[in-house]
Amino acid sequence: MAAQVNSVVGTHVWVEDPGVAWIDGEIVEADGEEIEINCTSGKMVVAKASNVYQKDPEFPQCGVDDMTRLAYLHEPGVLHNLQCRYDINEIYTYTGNILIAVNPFRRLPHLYDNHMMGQYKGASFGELSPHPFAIADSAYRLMINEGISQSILVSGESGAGKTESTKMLMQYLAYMGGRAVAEGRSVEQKVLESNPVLEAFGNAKTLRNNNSSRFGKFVEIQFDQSGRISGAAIKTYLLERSRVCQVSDPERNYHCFYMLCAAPEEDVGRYKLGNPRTFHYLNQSNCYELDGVDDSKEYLATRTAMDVVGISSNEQDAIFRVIAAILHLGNVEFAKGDETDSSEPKDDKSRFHLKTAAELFMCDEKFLEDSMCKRVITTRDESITKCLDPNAAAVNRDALAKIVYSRLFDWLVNKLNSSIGQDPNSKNLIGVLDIYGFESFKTNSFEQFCINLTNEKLQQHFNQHVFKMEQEEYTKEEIDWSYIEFIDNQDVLDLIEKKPGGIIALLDEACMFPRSTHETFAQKLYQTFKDHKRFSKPKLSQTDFAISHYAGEVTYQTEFFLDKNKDYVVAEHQALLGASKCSFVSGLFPPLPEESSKSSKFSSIGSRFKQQLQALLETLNATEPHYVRCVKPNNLLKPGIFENSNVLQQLRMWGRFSILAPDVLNGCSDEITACKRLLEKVNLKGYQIGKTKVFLRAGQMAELDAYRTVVLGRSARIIQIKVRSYF
Ligand code: AD9
Ligand code: MG
Repeated sequence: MAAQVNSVVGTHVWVEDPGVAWIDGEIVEADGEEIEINCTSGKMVVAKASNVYQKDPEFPQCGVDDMTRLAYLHEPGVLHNLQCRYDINEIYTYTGNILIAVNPFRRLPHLYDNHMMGQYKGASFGELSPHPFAIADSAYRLMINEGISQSILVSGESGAGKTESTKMLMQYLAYMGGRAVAEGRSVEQKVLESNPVLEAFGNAKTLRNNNSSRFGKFVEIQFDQSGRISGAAIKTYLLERSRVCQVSDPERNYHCFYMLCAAPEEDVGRYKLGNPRTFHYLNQSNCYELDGVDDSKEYLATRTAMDVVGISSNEQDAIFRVIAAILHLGNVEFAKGDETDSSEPKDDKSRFHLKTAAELFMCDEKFLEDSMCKRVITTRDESITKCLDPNAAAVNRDALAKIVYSRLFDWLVNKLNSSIGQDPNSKNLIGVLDIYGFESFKTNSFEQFCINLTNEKLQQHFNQHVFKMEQEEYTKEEIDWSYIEFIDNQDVLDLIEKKPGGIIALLDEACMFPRSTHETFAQKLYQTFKDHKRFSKPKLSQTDFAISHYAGEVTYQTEFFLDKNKDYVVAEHQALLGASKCSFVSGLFPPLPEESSKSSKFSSIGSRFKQQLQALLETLNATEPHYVRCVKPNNLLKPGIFENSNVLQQLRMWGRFSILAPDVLNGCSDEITACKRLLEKVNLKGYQIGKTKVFLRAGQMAELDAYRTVVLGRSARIIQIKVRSYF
């Protein structure tokens, strides 16, 4: 975005600062490109004119509730506005019809109650303070009035508030589409209570968020002809499996494990549980409790939510029995057995946990032991039983725990869907997407690769919808705005998902070829993409690769890519649990279809995820999208702290301000031309354009307003503010 400064001595401006990102001050000297600024902090700064931005002269102390009302829509202006509003607990701000939500990290009383929902019901967009309810209301009304399905896409980094925002959107949709009569377990109640159930099993404390969703979620709410909720479909994406067996300090495993350890005596006794510190799957980290959370209460709340969504008490018992079995399984350690390279449970303690796990899974104890310590290798002519050493047995044990947990999670999602029910006749849908934001850590593995692919896809969707639509509208209106530069990320998407030849395709090839390793996979990538401008090989590594994503460059470590991409169940695990005397457990492992059990055909997690994303995007493309962008104001997860640089980084990741507010009025002269064209376009005659103001004749403002409402619709918002700022 070009600098907007009027380099005149006395002008109030923003100038870049290494500490707080932007500071304000007054120009004391302007010598061509060099500008000297006396900052309000007392500092004198010399900067280039192109790095200095004009301050809004009429900026209200408490900010503006729509960014597009800023006279100067540039980075420091946007940042300053968010901060001013955050300071007075105004956490929501519009940018046109996009809602920006800054996480307050404190409960804001009354902001989300029934009274508030009543206020937003039927209020026209922009009339009341920015709020997720307003976004949900406008989606609902568009669906009813125009019969077009809607979607609301919630994005932001971990801990920014996506899940909380999603719940508010769903709360409002349930309020609007709920049935007036009290029916006990109504559809909308089930829809709402699906959230705590999924959170108990799919959320965990991480470094970045005490209640981090470890899966992506798309909830499609179906409405009948009269606008009442008639069903819902929940789709989930890529649950993080590794967490079940591996937790690093100070994170936690999935909430349900701690809840169950804190359950009433009776349940704890039945499952032979106790202190979470005694379980290997939990005690790899020193964190057991969460601030402000009582796991024993959460256990009861989860049970209640399970009741509401229609999970029977037998099923609930089975679910928690499986959770307990996983904890016991984790405590089975292995030592060297009698034969070379064989293993057996290490001691009496391990034998006790093995026995308990077998009891809880309702399977044969010896069979369970063998399924961890041995592997049957089937060749064309015979099958040989091979013993595993203690290390391999432990890896095998973890694989068992992970597959059981992920099957359990899938079962829950299916159960929720069948219990809530689907309305096959519904033509009116509102989908709400709560999916992981862009990730770039010190080490990035296959999970980050998939997550970032998701974000590339959504960014493309965003670009296409918001940006191209605006562009087309300008053309249609015959307004000759200088075209905004369009950054397309199709090249990154091709790099990752093109078939054949993309990274996922090459990874699948590597997984199918027995002698491949992550080294050979990396070499193949280097060869194939050596000239790709979005791909690079870090100098000091022989196995890492970097992708230049829309939100920045990420270096991926290939070490576990092959393993993590392979989706298979060890045949012994399948046989063991498929034969469980508990119908719930055996139901998690239905018999495999004939041919797939014979051939060891590999199934690729990456390719399946790619297809899921494709389907999601197709669904989204058939809807009218709405956007909620969540911002995390600090990494301490504490209220009242707004860290400029931190927020800025997130704003920049969204790609471009110019998409949110087309940069149509750069520089004074352009502004005047733009204004002229606008006013000509609406056939206003006899106005005068001054140096900084436009003078209208009596009644013309009303004319403009009327024109705006009737004809221009969406694009009018932009026009409106741009015009406004010159009055
Ligand atoms: V992650 O990618 O799943 O790790 P989210 O979903 O973006 O992340 P989440 O909604 O879980 O973040 O919000 C994190 C925490 O911030 C919540 O547990 C609340 O403690 C807090 N939060 C977020 N939004 C609000 C809010 N509107 N009011 C109060 C909030 N607290
Ligand atoms: Mg979340």
